[in-house]
Amino acid sequence: MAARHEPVPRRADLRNLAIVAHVDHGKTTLVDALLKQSRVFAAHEQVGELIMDSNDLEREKGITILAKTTSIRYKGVKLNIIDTPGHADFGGEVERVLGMADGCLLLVDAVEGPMPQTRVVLRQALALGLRPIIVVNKIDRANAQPAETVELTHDLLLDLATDASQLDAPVVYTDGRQGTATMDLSRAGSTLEPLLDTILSHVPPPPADPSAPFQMLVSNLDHDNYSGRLALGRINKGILRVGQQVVVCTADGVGPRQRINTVLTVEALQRVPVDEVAAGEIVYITGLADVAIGDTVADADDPVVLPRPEVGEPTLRMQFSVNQSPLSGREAALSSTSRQLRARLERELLTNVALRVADGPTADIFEVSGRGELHLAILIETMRREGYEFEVSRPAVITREIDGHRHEPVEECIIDCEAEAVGAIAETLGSRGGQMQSMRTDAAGRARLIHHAPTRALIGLRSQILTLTRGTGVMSTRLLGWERWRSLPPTTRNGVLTASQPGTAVAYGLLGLQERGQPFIGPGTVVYEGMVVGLNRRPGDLHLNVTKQKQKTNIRSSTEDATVRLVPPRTMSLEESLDFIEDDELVEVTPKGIRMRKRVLNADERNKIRKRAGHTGSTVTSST
Ligand SMILES: Nc1nc2c(ncn2[C@@H]2O[C@H](COP(=O)(O)OP(=O)(O)OP(=O)(O)O)[C@@H](O)[C@H]2O)c(=O)[nH]1
Ligand SMILES: [Mg+2]
Repeated sequence: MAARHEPVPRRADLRNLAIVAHVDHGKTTLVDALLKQSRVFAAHEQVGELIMDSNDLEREKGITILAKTTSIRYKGVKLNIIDTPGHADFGGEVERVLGMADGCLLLVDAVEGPMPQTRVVLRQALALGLRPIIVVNKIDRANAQPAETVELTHDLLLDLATDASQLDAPVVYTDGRQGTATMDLSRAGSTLEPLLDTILSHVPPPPADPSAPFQMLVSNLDHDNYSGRLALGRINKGILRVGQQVVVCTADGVGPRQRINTVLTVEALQRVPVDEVAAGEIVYITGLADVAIGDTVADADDPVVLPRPEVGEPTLRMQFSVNQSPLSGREAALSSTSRQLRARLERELLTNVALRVADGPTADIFEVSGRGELHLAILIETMRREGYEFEVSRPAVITREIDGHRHEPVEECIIDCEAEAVGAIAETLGSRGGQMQSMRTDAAGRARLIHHAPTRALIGLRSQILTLTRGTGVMSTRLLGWERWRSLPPTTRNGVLTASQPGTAVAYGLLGLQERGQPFIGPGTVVYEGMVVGLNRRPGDLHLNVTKQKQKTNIRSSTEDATVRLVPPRTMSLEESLDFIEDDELVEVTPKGIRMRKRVLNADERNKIRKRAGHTGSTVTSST
């Protein structure tokens, strides 16, 4: 970045830094510890776990989804700290905020060492000219290998640095949970001061020419009921004052003159209004019409446009459609017509920069593309909680035409698991067409398997790994690039059991179901014809009547009897359902429930369609 080398004045009273890492390496915990130590909280205030992971889904899932900015003050300097998500699916969040920082803390878990996303985010940070500080975190863990972690991280840096100054990265060892840091492992730390001192000495103060015309790149948008739309960015040049005239430079050109309403800076967890701010500082601006992420807000008399940040392309696509199930309209809190779904999805595009929405084959269907299954699943879950109902299809990879041939995304897939699960996992990946690159086991009995596989082959793998490892396996992936589409071994999911009659499932009917396979529902569940109620023990679909009561005689005793003999149903989460369904099935999502269904609900019609398509395999058979 040429601009970084020009002799521009820098603001010594400020530092802007991002925290980047692989998922779960401890970014948010460390930011929380920094906030606590900077006495942001009054002594009497109760501070919960992970203050920065503030939205409900973040807390439930224990992951960061949205990048967030906070600040602390240390030795007279204000540190603006940007916490980023580590999960690969939220990479778009990282890409758009890194441009506000001049340095980054690259956190690496001392047990896991550098992981796929460590490499991805480090490459992005270095490409933007950020100076890294290596933070070896979780040094308290039993199997911590700090020396090896430093060595591997240095190798990564050597591989990815774009300029020699980035190689001279200091190493700080931390226990983020305790809030301690040390420069020297033989001496235990007692506070985070060694880390803060390293930030002061190593993260460059932001370049800031206050005499130039005002210019700011919009890195994020937010909304609050009081201020309306807020545009977040770092002031690149000049001074911003309330009442000042600016223009928004969009992808389509320079917009009309607008007046700055309010300017807010970030102070710890608050946004504080100010009258005037000089370049270098990170601010929120309210009152701007028609502003989008990537736009430049500039001096109305002398607008100079900044380059738009690049955000990676989506890899997975899914159809969102108006709920057509027989239960449609019963469970939604918000009207969910095609128009309403479109409006909601378009609103999402304003802030969810890695998402794409296109029209589907009919007016009721939208093609929604994202960075991965979790990226799309979080959107679905968020909309469901807001009160919408809709149906979604099985995720499909996005292909590209390169030199006249169809190409598809290919990923590196790393699985960490207990040694005894290695055989089953290697077999699963092999059967999906993955190619093993390496496999090793450490002294503690943990194994690491690395495969290369098309994204297509990895859909649904995460939940399978969790089952195979009883929840202890961890899977991470990294996009390697695009390769020629190749044929993969066929998937081997069994057929499904579908309801043949609408009504309410009863114990007797479910007993019939469990003789045929695994139930997904319990007694009392409202079902409709064509709804998926279980997994067949064999290939081929089977429809059966789960509402069927025992013959009239002696009802009471037989019902009680049946209830006792019922096996507990396997409840399928949203992500499991998305992984499970085939192309001829849909997931129905409402605020109250998640159901799987056949696209064509009537079994006879399904059979006709299969015959017309020339399928010779098993047809839907009835079992009543
Ligand atoms: N033993 C130990 N555990 C830690 C430390 N720091 C964080 N953890 C734990 O690691 C887990 C993940 O921590 P987070 O701070 O949520 O990780 P993150 O990097 O923000 O995760 P994402 O934002 O989802 O990428 C939590 O269970 C923390 O309690 C540490 O220094 N030592
Ligand atoms: Mg986090």
